[in-house]
Amino acid sequence: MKLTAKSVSRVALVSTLVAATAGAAVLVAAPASGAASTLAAAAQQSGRYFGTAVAAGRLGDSTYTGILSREFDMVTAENEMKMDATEPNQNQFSYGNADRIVNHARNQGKRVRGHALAWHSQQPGWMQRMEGSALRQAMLNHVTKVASYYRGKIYAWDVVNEAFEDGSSGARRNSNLQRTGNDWIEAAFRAARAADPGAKLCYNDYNTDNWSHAKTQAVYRMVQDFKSRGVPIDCVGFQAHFNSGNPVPSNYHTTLQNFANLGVDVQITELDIEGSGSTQAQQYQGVTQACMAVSRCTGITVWGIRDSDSWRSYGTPLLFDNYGNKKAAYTSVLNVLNSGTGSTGPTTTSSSPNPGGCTATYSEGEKWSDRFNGNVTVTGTNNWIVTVTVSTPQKIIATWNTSPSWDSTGNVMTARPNGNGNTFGFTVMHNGNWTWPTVSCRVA
Ligand code: G2I
Repeated sequence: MKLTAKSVSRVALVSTLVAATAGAAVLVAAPASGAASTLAAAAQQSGRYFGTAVAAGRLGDSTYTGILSREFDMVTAENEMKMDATEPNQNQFSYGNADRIVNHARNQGKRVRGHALAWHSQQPGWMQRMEGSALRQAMLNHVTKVASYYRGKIYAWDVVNEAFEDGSSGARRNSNLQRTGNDWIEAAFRAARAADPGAKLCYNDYNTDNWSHAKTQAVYRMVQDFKSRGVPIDCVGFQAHFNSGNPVPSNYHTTLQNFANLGVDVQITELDIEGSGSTQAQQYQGVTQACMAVSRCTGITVWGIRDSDSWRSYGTPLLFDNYGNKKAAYTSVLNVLNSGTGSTGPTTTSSSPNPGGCTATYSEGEKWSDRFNGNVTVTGTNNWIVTVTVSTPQKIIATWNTSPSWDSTGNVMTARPNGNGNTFGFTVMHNGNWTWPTVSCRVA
């Protein structure tokens, strides 16, 4: 994976400041403040939110509401704001269950993601039977009425959900809404903006996590087109429903960063990962790290609280077990949120004076289930010595564009230039520890 301009410039800014006052800079990934003990508090340290889907029918369950109050600061109605729930009969709106969730959240100072205004699925029967201009008008009326009703109360709306086909076609999904004309999506976004100008407007989809997939590319081109023509879109939601057949891709960070570079926020909107134990925990860790490494990744929402609350409870895909106990996946997410490796950037520590000085900037590369790549860029001199320190039980198993030597523990690598410029890289077997290596630079 290439170095991303954003992550490099972010870290470089911090390190340059240090380089100006001390000869050499040491970068360490450390929390900006003391470690927080809940998901929401930990996410807030980097200006992000941590949310969950909520079902109105569970608001009477005190274990459920206890975890909800404690851990989350963003709420999505799992089903209650869908078209079939809010407009069961044409032009007769029904907000009882949706309001229960919105009020529960807002009374506790939590924000709300609205889900979803226009979708081929979960349409009320009357709408399923419509086509053509009558359907287009009914859809726009729905968007306008629901977004107006909740005007001022919604942080972000999933305006359009799941409008692209799976597989290699890159085409729009064939649906009654699509058959009203290819411009139905932008029409929905314009109607939503008019109805609630304060809400962020998102396009939301699944199977858009892998940068090389046709569906991801197709959504990217739509967002690029919308931005170029001034169609009001503010964010892209990545549902992130993973399992062994659809694992967290190693290029997830690339996907999120590339969308963010279009000038939209990105959000992980329905996260769940089937599995258990450390395997599941590592995948949750990778997703959280990918979001934390993209400054416009503004938050993560998991699709339910306990495994038993999940739409696919058989896969035990969530952060709390059936009894409400924290799972290993919970701890791995909390630790990444607390690590501060995100938009606030790594914090810095000083180092020995060294006239001229240099800075070393770490940037994460590709990730696999058992290992990850790291890249280091050096500025300030061509005559550098960079120290890379990994944490036990990590092991560096390969390097490129540098001549390495090692200390007796094998945890500390001393890297010198090998004539190929000021960028080098290495592969770390993580052995269950995904902590970023620390890098420091001195002039030889
Ligand atoms: O399918 C997972 C998610 C994919 N992205 C969009 C999300 O909106 C979707 O959520 C799921 C809910 O988690 C399920 O709870 O969407 C399903 C379909 O809307 C929801 O399932 C529905 C069942 O189809 C209904 O039979 C049931 O009455 O849940 C309802 C309430 O339990």
